[in-house]
Parts: sequence; C-alpha cells; structure tokens
Amino acid sequence: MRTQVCIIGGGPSGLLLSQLLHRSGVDTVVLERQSREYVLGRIRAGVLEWGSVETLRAAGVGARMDRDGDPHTGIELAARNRGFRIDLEAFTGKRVMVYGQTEITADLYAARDAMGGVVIDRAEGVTLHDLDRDAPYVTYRRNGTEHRIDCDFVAGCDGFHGVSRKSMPASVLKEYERVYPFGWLGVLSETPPATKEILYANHERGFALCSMRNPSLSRYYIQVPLDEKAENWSDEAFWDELRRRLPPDIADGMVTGPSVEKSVAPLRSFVAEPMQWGRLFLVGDAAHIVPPTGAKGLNLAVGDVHYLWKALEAEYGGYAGAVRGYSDRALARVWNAMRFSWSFTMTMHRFPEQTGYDQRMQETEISYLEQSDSAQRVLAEQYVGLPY
Ligand code: RFL
Ligand code: PHB
Repeated sequence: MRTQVCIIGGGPSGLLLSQLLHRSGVDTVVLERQSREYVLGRIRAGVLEWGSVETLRAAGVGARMDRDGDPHTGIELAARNRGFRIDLEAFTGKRVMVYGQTEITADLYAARDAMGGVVIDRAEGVTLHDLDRDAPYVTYRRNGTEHRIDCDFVAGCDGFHGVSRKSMPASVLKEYERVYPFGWLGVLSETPPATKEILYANHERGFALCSMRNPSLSRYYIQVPLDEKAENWSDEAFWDELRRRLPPDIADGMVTGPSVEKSVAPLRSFVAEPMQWGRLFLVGDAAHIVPPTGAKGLNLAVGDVHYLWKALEAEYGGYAGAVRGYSDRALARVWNAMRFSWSFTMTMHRFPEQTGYDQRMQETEISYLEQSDSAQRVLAEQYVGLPY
C-alpha cells in the first residue's frame, strides 16, 4: 500500500491529523494497535481550550460538540475550605468548552468513516523504516499477515508508550522528565455535578477536583499515593474522602451514586526534543506528558496537530521544506504549557515531605490569587490557552 502520510496511533492526535489532512487533499493511513472498541471506551480529558474548539470545527467535527458541549466562562479554586471564582472570560475574552475526549474520539471515528478514511485497528508490531531517507516505510502485522505501507512522511501520534519516539536515535533525542510522588484517583458517576464550574481544591489531606461531562454525568478526582490501587477504594470511601477535601457548602450539597469508572493515573511532566527527525514527526503524548492539573494534555496534542497540518499543507502546496519548522514551533508552546501545569500542580497538591511552612506558602499563594486581579489574569490567560 502507498500513502502520503502514514499516521501511527488512532487516538485524538492521529485521527484529527488524518481528518484535517484529508480535507486539505493529503492522503493518510492510520495504524492503531488496539481495537476500535477499546479506543472508544477510554475516559480521559474533559476541558477544551477555545483554540482546540476551533481546530475541531475546522476539521468538520464540531457539530455535536457545539450542541452538547458546555462553554464555561470561569473556574473555581479553593483552599482552607473556602472557594472563589476566576472569571476567565472577563480577563481573556475567551471561554473553555467542557466536552469529553471520549466524545471527541467518537466524533472523529464517525467523520473518518463518513469520508472513507483508512483507519486500521489491531495493527501489531508496527515498525518504522528508513525515516532518514527519501522513501520511508512502515511494516505491521494484522491477523498474522505482514503488511507494508510506503509513504512520504510518518506522524508518530502513538502516545507516551508508542513506538515512534523510540525509533529516533538516542544520540538525537533529549528527554526531560519529572515524576510526581502521587497520582489522581478518578471517578465517573451518573449524578448531577456538585459544582456549576470546575473546582480545584487545595486541602491538607490532598488535592481534589470537581468536574463534569454533562448535567447528569460528573467527574471527580482526589490525590492519592502513587502505589494506590483503584480497587482498594469502595465508592463510599471515595465520596467520604472527596467530601472531606471540599468546602462544606459544596460537600453538603453533593449528590453521590455508584461509580461507572474508577482508575488511578500517575502524574508526570515529560518532554522529548526535537519533535522531528528525518521524515518522522512526533505529535501529542508521543512527545510530551503534562500532569492533568491544568487540563493541557489533550489541548497540547491538538496544538501540535494544528502546526503539523499547516506545515504539511504548505509542503504539499509547493513550499518544499515547510515542515522543517514544525518541532521548534510546537516546542515553544509545549514548554509554556509544561511550566503552567507544573506550577499549578505544585500549588495545589500535598507533597510527602511537606511541612506546615510549605502548606502555608501554598495557601498564601492561593489567597493572593483570590485578592489580586493581576494574578488571576496570569492564570486565566494560561488556562484558556496561549494562541497558536
Ligand atoms: P493517546 O490518546 O495516548 O493515543 C495514542 C494512540 O496510539 C496507540 N498506540 C499505537 N498504535 C500503533 N502502534 C503502536 N506501537 C502504538 N502504541 C500506541 C494507542 O493505543 C492510542 O490509541 O495520545 P494522543 O492522541 O496524543 O492524545 C493525547 C491525550 O490522550 C492525552 O494528552 C490526554 O488524555 C491526557 N490525559 C488528560 N488530559 C487532560 O487534559 N485532562 C485529563 O483529565 C486527562 N486525563 C489523560 C488522562 C491521560 C491518561 N493516560 C494517557 C493514561 C487520564 C489518563 C489515564
Ligand atoms: C476532567 O474533567 O477530566 C478534568 C478537568 C480539569 C482538569 C483535568 C481533568 O484539570
């Protein structure tokens, strides 16, 4: 088989890139290791920057998001059991959209199918060849049969554990990493959300987050030790611990019910540089991971896709070499979101060695945020997302 751009990974990055390139007249094939059902069942991010909203619309997959998504004009922060609001729209003129990654992935698969896009799932042993030559190719196995795809470029959209980043020579790749000593235990429940807006709570027992997917579906997280297992938490234990970490008026009014999903995700900051080598480009989680505190993971992936889409569109439009600027452009935005996610994580979580002094420093930072318009503006600008 031959295609122009072979895309490794059928998560949001890979599908969105395929969809945008198709609309620009560039042919792609997407290779996904898991089954489609597995990919569509994953529950992850929930908050879209407005730039991501516009990119999804440009890809022709905005209709259901515009109908069912919920634009939010602010977020809430709490410390010492007191909450306050940051008016994102007043400071930036922008909103964020609450619409789950699970829905985005479903919309993208539907759009790819409708346009006759080639998305091959259950592709095993994907291997990238001749990435530093003029004619790269990709091999994989499906149902025991070996296949080969010849292409002009390879887009590595295969997440943190994928094969693409590992296909770059160690002498070229530089990796930066920080692993945090805790994870988030997340619960999805078919109950009305406890808050109208997303609430981030700093508490001496640990961080807590109230989020939502729609008026009858809530998403909550609590900080837990890194080795904690979701199966050790009954629903009751989760609700009790969440209530302890929230301001009393919110805890008292919260409606609880059985969880539909419960899992622990570790927190990590990671960047791989450069994001391209020869004819390979890294996109999204394949190149970088942020802790979820700033809700940047999916949004950074969409930003990368935007840059690569534009670069490949120009390259195929006759501007030979247009793709060369991709890595530098993407990384500039990535490092800004890295810094924001790290700083917000440090302010909101309880660390194992944290002293009373450290706790007071966090509380003072949050209370300064409550009192200072300037501080709120800085947070708001980054939360809604820096421009492309
Ligand atoms: P994905 O979504 O990981 O998709 C990569 C796809 O590549 C496939 N793959 C391969 N395919 C072929 N061959 C191989 N060798 C392959 N290896 C892997 C995988 O099966 C998968 O389908 O990366 P992508 O597309 O870059 O999208 C990035 C986002 O998914 C990610 O940034 C966010 O979901 C991060 N994230 C969150 N971000 C937020 O903003 N808010 C959140 O609440 C939030 N929660 C999460 C998260 C990520 C999690 N992960 C990665 C475990 C919760 C979790 C549990
Ligand atoms: C979510 O709804 O899953 C969510 C919201 C905000 C975050 C992270 C996750 O910062």
